[in-house]
Amino acid sequence: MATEREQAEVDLQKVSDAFSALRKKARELGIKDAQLAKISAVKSLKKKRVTCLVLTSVLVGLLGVLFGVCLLLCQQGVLTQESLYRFAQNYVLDFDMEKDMCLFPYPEIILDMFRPPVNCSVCKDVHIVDRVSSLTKEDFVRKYAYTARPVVITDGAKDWTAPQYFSFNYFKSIYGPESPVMTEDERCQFFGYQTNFRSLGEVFNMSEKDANMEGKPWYIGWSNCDPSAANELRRHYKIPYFLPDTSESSKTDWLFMGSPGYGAHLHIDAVGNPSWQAQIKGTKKWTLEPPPECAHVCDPKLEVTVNPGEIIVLDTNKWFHQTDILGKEMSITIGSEYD
Ligand SMILES: O=C(O)CCC(=O)C(=O)O
Ligand SMILES: [Fe+2]
Repeated sequence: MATEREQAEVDLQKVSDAFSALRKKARELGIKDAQLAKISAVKSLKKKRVTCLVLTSVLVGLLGVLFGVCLLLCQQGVLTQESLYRFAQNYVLDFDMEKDMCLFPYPEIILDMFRPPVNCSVCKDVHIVDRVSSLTKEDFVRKYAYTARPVVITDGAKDWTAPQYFSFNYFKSIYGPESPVMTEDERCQFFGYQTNFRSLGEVFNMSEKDANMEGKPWYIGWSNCDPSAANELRRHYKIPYFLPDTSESSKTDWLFMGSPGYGAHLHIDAVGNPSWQAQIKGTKKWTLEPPPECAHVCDPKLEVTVNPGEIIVLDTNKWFHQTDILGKEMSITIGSEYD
Protein backbone atom coordinates (compact mmCIF):
# COMPACT_ATOMS: atom_id res chain seq x y z
CA MET A 1 0.00 0.00 0.00
CA ALA A 2 1.27 3.48 -0.85
CA THR A 3 2.26 5.66 2.09
CA GLU A 4 0.72 9.12 2.52
CA ARG A 5 3.90 10.68 1.13
CA GLU A 6 3.97 8.45 -1.93
CA GLN A 7 0.27 9.22 -2.54
CA ALA A 8 0.97 12.95 -2.26
CA GLU A 9 3.78 12.61 -4.83
CA VAL A 10 1.45 10.75 -7.23
CA ASP A 11 -1.24 13.46 -6.79
CA LEU A 12 1.32 16.21 -7.38
CA GLN A 13 2.48 14.51 -10.56
CA LYS A 14 -1.15 14.33 -11.78
CA VAL A 15 -1.65 18.06 -11.16
CA SER A 16 1.67 18.80 -12.87
CA ASP A 17 0.69 16.69 -15.92
CA ALA A 18 -2.73 18.39 -16.09
CA PHE A 19 -1.09 21.82 -15.89
CA SER A 20 1.39 20.92 -18.68
CA ALA A 21 -1.50 19.74 -20.87
CA LEU A 22 -3.37 22.98 -20.17
CA ARG A 23 -0.29 25.06 -21.07
CA LYS A 24 0.16 23.07 -24.27
CA LYS A 25 -3.48 23.60 -25.19
CA ALA A 26 -3.16 27.33 -24.47
CA ARG A 27 -0.12 27.55 -26.77
CA GLU A 28 -2.06 25.75 -29.54
CA LEU A 29 -4.78 28.37 -29.15
CA GLY A 30 -2.14 31.12 -29.47
CA ILE A 31 -2.18 32.12 -25.78
CA LYS A 32 1.30 33.10 -24.58
CA ASP A 33 2.81 32.27 -21.13
CA ALA A 34 2.77 35.98 -20.23
CA GLN A 35 -0.99 36.08 -20.81
CA LEU A 36 -1.48 32.86 -18.84
CA ALA A 37 0.37 34.41 -15.92
CA LYS A 38 -2.28 37.14 -15.76
CA ILE A 39 -5.02 34.67 -14.85
CA SER A 40 -5.93 35.43 -11.22
CA ALA A 41 -5.49 31.79 -10.04
CA VAL A 42 -1.90 31.78 -11.36
CA LYS A 43 -1.28 35.26 -9.88
CA SER A 44 -2.36 34.11 -6.41
CA LEU A 45 0.14 31.24 -6.65
CA LYS A 46 2.93 33.69 -7.42
CA LYS A 47 1.79 35.99 -4.62
CA LYS A 48 2.33 33.22 -2.04
CA ARG A 49 5.88 32.69 -3.27
CA VAL A 50 6.63 36.41 -3.13
CA THR A 51 5.16 36.69 0.41
CA CYS A 52 7.31 33.79 1.53
CA LEU A 53 10.42 35.38 0.03
CA VAL A 54 9.67 38.75 1.66
CA LEU A 55 9.06 37.14 5.07
CA THR A 56 12.31 35.15 4.87
CA SER A 57 14.30 38.26 3.91
CA VAL A 58 12.78 40.26 6.78
CA LEU A 59 13.61 37.48 9.24
CA VAL A 60 17.21 37.16 8.01
CA GLY A 61 17.56 40.97 8.15
CA LEU A 62 16.26 41.09 11.74
CA LEU A 63 18.65 38.33 12.83
CA GLY A 64 21.51 40.22 11.19
CA VAL A 65 20.62 43.42 13.07
CA LEU A 66 20.35 41.49 16.36
CA PHE A 67 23.75 39.89 15.80
CA GLY A 68 25.27 43.29 14.96
CA VAL A 69 23.83 44.89 18.11
CA CYS A 70 25.17 42.00 20.26
CA LEU A 71 28.60 42.36 18.69
CA LEU A 72 28.61 46.10 19.34
CA LEU A 73 27.52 45.64 22.96
CA CYS A 74 30.26 43.02 23.45
CA GLN A 75 32.88 45.36 22.03
CA GLN A 76 31.69 48.20 24.27
CA GLY A 77 31.91 45.89 27.29
CA VAL A 78 28.16 46.15 28.00
CA LEU A 79 27.60 42.47 27.28
CA THR A 80 30.30 40.60 29.19
CA GLN A 81 31.38 36.97 29.33
CA GLU A 82 29.93 36.87 32.85
CA SER A 83 26.48 38.14 31.81
CA LEU A 84 26.34 35.84 28.77
CA TYR A 85 27.29 32.86 30.95
CA ARG A 86 24.64 33.72 33.58
CA PHE A 87 22.03 34.20 30.86
CA ALA A 88 22.95 30.86 29.29
CA GLN A 89 22.82 29.05 32.62
CA ASN A 90 19.50 30.59 33.69
CA TYR A 91 17.47 30.71 30.52
CA VAL A 92 19.00 28.88 27.61
CA LEU A 93 20.87 25.80 28.74
CA ASP A 94 19.31 23.96 31.63
CA PHE A 95 21.82 21.17 31.27
CA ASP A 96 25.57 20.84 31.66
CA MET A 97 27.33 21.74 28.42
CA GLU A 98 30.51 20.03 29.55
CA LYS A 99 29.07 16.69 30.54
CA ASP A 100 25.83 16.06 28.70
CA MET A 101 25.91 14.36 25.35
CA CYS A 102 24.33 16.36 22.60
CA LEU A 103 22.99 15.12 19.30
CA PHE A 104 24.89 17.88 17.52
CA PRO A 105 28.08 19.08 19.19
CA TYR A 106 28.03 22.80 19.99
CA PRO A 107 30.01 24.88 17.52
CA GLU A 108 33.18 26.25 19.12
CA ILE A 109 32.01 29.86 18.85
CA ILE A 110 28.89 29.08 20.93
CA LEU A 111 30.88 27.16 23.55
CA ASP A 112 33.27 30.09 23.77
CA MET A 113 30.48 32.69 24.08
CA PHE A 114 28.76 30.88 26.94
CA ARG A 115 31.77 29.49 28.82
CA PRO A 116 32.24 30.53 32.47
CA PRO A 117 34.42 33.65 32.69
CA VAL A 118 38.01 32.98 33.74
CA ASN A 119 39.32 34.38 37.02
CA CYS A 120 42.24 36.48 35.74
CA SER A 121 44.41 35.72 38.77
CA VAL A 122 45.34 32.50 36.94
CA CYS A 123 47.32 34.41 34.30
CA LYS A 124 48.08 37.75 35.99
CA ASP A 125 51.59 36.83 37.17
CA VAL A 126 52.50 34.37 34.44
CA HIS A 127 55.11 35.78 32.08
CA ILE A 128 56.81 32.59 30.91
CA VAL A 129 56.00 28.91 30.88
CA ASP A 130 58.26 27.31 33.51
CA ARG A 131 60.46 24.40 32.47
CA VAL A 132 61.30 22.17 35.43
CA SER A 133 62.63 18.68 36.15
CA SER A 134 62.67 16.31 39.15
CA LEU A 135 59.42 17.93 40.22
CA THR A 136 58.11 16.60 43.54
CA LYS A 137 54.43 15.85 43.93
CA GLU A 138 54.29 18.49 46.68
CA ASP A 139 55.82 21.20 44.49
CA PHE A 140 53.55 20.24 41.61
CA VAL A 141 50.47 20.58 43.84
CA ARG A 142 51.69 23.81 45.41
CA LYS A 143 52.69 25.61 42.20
CA TYR A 144 50.94 24.11 39.23
CA ALA A 145 48.38 21.33 39.64
CA TYR A 146 45.30 23.45 40.28
CA THR A 147 46.58 27.00 39.72
CA ALA A 148 46.31 26.92 35.91
CA ARG A 149 49.96 28.06 35.73
CA PRO A 150 51.29 26.18 32.71
CA VAL A 151 54.47 24.14 33.09
CA VAL A 152 56.71 21.83 31.07
CA ILE A 153 58.27 18.93 32.99
CA THR A 154 61.37 18.13 30.97
CA ASP A 155 61.91 14.65 32.42
CA GLY A 156 58.18 13.91 32.54
CA ALA A 157 58.14 10.96 30.16
CA LYS A 158 61.57 9.57 31.00
CA ASP A 159 61.89 5.77 30.72
CA TRP A 160 58.64 5.27 28.85
CA THR A 161 58.73 2.71 26.05
CA ALA A 162 56.19 4.67 23.99
CA PRO A 163 58.80 6.25 21.63
CA GLN A 164 59.89 2.79 20.49
CA TYR A 165 56.32 1.76 19.67
CA PHE A 166 54.03 4.69 18.88
CA SER A 167 53.78 5.34 15.16
CA PHE A 168 51.13 5.61 12.44
CA ASN A 169 51.37 1.87 11.72
CA TYR A 170 51.35 0.90 15.40
CA PHE A 171 48.10 2.82 15.99
CA LYS A 172 46.66 1.27 12.86
CA SER A 173 47.54 -2.19 14.21
CA ILE A 174 45.94 -1.79 17.66
CA TYR A 175 42.47 -0.93 16.37
CA GLY A 176 40.39 -3.71 14.85
CA PRO A 177 37.82 -2.91 12.14
CA GLU A 178 35.04 -3.13 14.76
CA SER A 179 36.67 -0.61 17.11
CA PRO A 180 34.43 2.41 17.90
CA VAL A 181 37.28 4.77 16.99
CA MET A 182 37.16 3.61 13.39
CA THR A 183 33.76 5.17 12.63
CA GLU A 184 31.96 8.34 13.60
CA ASP A 185 30.88 6.81 16.92
CA GLU A 186 29.32 9.24 19.42
CA ARG A 187 31.33 7.71 22.30
CA CYS A 188 34.62 8.78 20.71
CA GLN A 189 35.81 12.23 19.78
CA PHE A 190 37.78 12.92 16.65
CA PHE A 191 39.35 16.17 15.49
CA GLY A 192 40.16 16.36 11.80
CA TYR A 193 41.37 19.99 12.01
CA GLN A 194 42.25 21.15 8.47
CA THR A 195 41.83 17.71 6.92
CA ASN A 196 38.66 16.17 5.52
CA PHE A 197 39.01 13.07 7.72
CA ARG A 198 35.95 12.34 9.84
CA SER A 199 37.19 9.30 11.74
CA LEU A 200 40.33 7.36 12.52
CA GLY A 201 39.20 4.72 10.05
CA GLU A 202 39.52 7.29 7.28
CA VAL A 203 42.93 8.39 8.59
CA PHE A 204 44.24 4.82 8.49
CA ASN A 205 43.04 4.56 4.92
CA MET A 206 45.29 7.36 3.66
CA SER A 207 47.95 6.53 1.09
CA GLU A 208 51.32 5.19 2.26
CA LYS A 209 52.90 8.30 0.79
CA ASP A 210 50.77 10.61 2.95
CA ALA A 211 51.28 8.37 6.00
CA ASN A 212 55.05 8.64 5.51
CA MET A 213 54.70 12.43 5.23
CA GLU A 214 55.85 12.43 1.61
CA GLY A 215 52.49 13.61 0.30
CA LYS A 216 49.73 15.84 1.68
CA PRO A 217 50.42 17.09 5.24
CA TRP A 218 47.80 16.31 7.92
CA TYR A 219 47.15 16.67 11.63
CA ILE A 220 44.46 14.94 13.67
CA GLY A 221 43.49 14.10 17.26
CA TRP A 222 41.27 11.51 18.89
CA SER A 223 40.07 10.30 22.28
CA ASN A 224 40.74 6.63 22.73
CA CYS A 225 37.37 5.13 23.57
CA ASP A 226 38.48 1.55 22.86
CA PRO A 227 39.24 -0.30 26.14
CA SER A 228 41.40 -3.00 24.58
CA ALA A 229 43.56 -0.42 22.77
CA ALA A 230 43.77 1.53 26.07
CA ASN A 231 45.33 -1.52 27.77
CA GLU A 232 47.84 -1.83 24.95
CA LEU A 233 48.74 1.89 25.04
CA ARG A 234 49.23 1.75 28.83
CA ARG A 235 51.98 -0.83 28.45
CA HIS A 236 54.08 1.97 27.00
CA TYR A 237 53.38 4.98 29.20
CA LYS A 238 52.86 5.69 32.90
CA ILE A 239 50.75 8.11 34.88
CA PRO A 240 53.20 11.05 35.21
CA TYR A 241 55.36 10.67 38.32
CA PHE A 242 54.61 14.18 39.62
CA LEU A 243 50.80 13.77 39.76
CA PRO A 244 49.59 13.54 43.38
CA ASP A 245 48.44 10.09 44.54
CA THR A 246 45.00 11.52 45.27
CA SER A 247 44.54 12.77 41.73
CA GLU A 248 42.54 10.69 39.34
CA SER A 249 43.52 10.60 35.73
CA SER A 250 40.62 10.38 33.35
CA LYS A 251 40.18 6.94 31.85
CA THR A 252 40.31 8.44 28.39
CA ASP A 253 43.61 9.03 26.67
CA TRP A 254 43.87 11.77 24.08
CA LEU A 255 46.23 11.32 21.17
CA PHE A 256 47.38 13.84 18.58
CA MET A 257 49.44 12.98 15.54
CA GLY A 258 50.53 14.71 12.36
CA SER A 259 52.99 16.46 10.13
CA PRO A 260 55.26 19.46 10.73
CA GLY A 261 53.80 22.80 9.74
CA TYR A 262 50.39 21.81 11.01
CA GLY A 263 48.67 21.73 14.39
CA ALA A 264 45.53 22.73 16.24
CA HIS A 265 43.98 26.17 15.62
CA LEU A 266 43.62 28.65 18.49
CA HIS A 267 40.79 27.50 20.76
CA ILE A 268 39.68 27.09 24.36
CA ASP A 269 38.17 23.87 25.71
CA ALA A 270 35.23 23.05 27.94
CA VAL A 271 36.41 19.75 29.37
CA GLY A 272 36.34 20.73 33.04
CA ASN A 273 39.75 19.56 34.24
CA PRO A 274 43.36 20.48 33.50
CA SER A 275 45.40 18.00 31.52
CA TRP A 276 48.89 16.73 30.84
CA GLN A 277 50.25 15.89 27.43
CA ALA A 278 53.44 13.92 26.80
CA GLN A 279 55.44 14.57 23.66
CA ILE A 280 56.37 11.08 22.49
CA LYS A 281 57.82 12.01 19.11
CA GLY A 282 58.44 15.25 17.24
CA THR A 283 58.42 18.79 18.57
CA LYS A 284 55.40 20.96 19.25
CA LYS A 285 55.19 24.68 19.83
CA TRP A 286 52.35 25.81 22.07
CA THR A 287 51.04 29.36 21.86
CA LEU A 288 48.93 30.36 24.85
CA GLU A 289 46.70 33.40 25.10
CA PRO A 290 44.63 34.56 28.05
CA PRO A 291 40.88 34.75 27.38
CA PRO A 292 39.70 38.21 26.20
CA GLU A 293 38.20 39.09 29.59
CA CYS A 294 41.77 38.96 31.03
CA ALA A 295 43.48 40.85 28.20
CA HIS A 296 43.85 43.98 30.37
CA VAL A 297 45.79 42.21 33.17
CA CYS A 298 47.62 39.31 31.54
CA ASP A 299 50.43 39.02 28.98
CA PRO A 300 48.94 38.78 25.50
CA LYS A 301 50.85 35.69 24.45
CA LEU A 302 53.13 32.97 25.84
CA GLU A 303 55.04 30.46 23.77
CA VAL A 304 56.75 27.25 24.75
CA THR A 305 58.26 24.38 22.78
CA VAL A 306 57.79 20.82 23.99
CA ASN A 307 60.41 18.25 22.94
CA PRO A 308 60.30 14.46 22.95
CA GLY A 309 60.26 13.08 26.50
CA GLU A 310 58.73 16.27 27.94
CA ILE A 311 55.27 16.76 29.38
CA ILE A 312 53.23 19.95 29.29
CA VAL A 313 50.59 20.53 31.94
CA LEU A 314 47.94 23.04 30.93
CA ASP A 315 44.44 24.05 31.92
CA THR A 316 42.99 24.13 28.43
CA ASN A 317 39.70 25.49 29.84
CA LYS A 318 41.40 28.69 30.99
CA TRP A 319 43.99 29.36 28.28
CA PHE A 320 43.35 29.74 24.58
CA HIS A 321 45.88 27.44 22.95
CA GLN A 322 47.25 26.77 19.50
CA THR A 323 49.83 24.19 18.47
CA ASP A 324 52.34 24.04 15.62
CA ILE A 325 54.51 21.05 14.82
CA LEU A 326 58.12 22.06 14.33
CA GLY A 327 61.09 20.25 12.77
CA LYS A 328 60.90 17.33 10.38
CA GLU A 329 59.54 14.49 12.48
CA MET A 330 55.90 13.47 12.80
CA SER A 331 54.50 14.64 16.14
CA ILE A 332 52.85 12.03 18.37
CA THR A 333 51.50 12.87 21.81
CA ILE A 334 49.41 11.16 24.44
CA GLY A 335 47.72 12.83 27.38
CA SER A 336 44.83 12.87 29.73
CA GLU A 337 42.84 15.06 32.07
CA TYR A 338 43.49 14.83 35.82
CA ASP A 339 41.64 16.11 38.87
O1 LIG B 1 48.02 18.77 20.89
C1 LIG B 1 47.40 19.52 20.15
O2 LIG B 1 47.77 19.80 19.02
C2 LIG B 1 46.13 20.14 20.64
C3 LIG B 1 45.79 19.70 22.01
C4 LIG B 1 44.63 20.36 22.59
O3 LIG B 1 43.96 21.18 22.01
C5 LIG B 1 44.27 19.99 23.96
O4 LIG B 1 44.92 19.14 24.57
O5 LIG B 1 43.31 20.57 24.46
FE1 LIG C 1 42.42 21.99 23.26
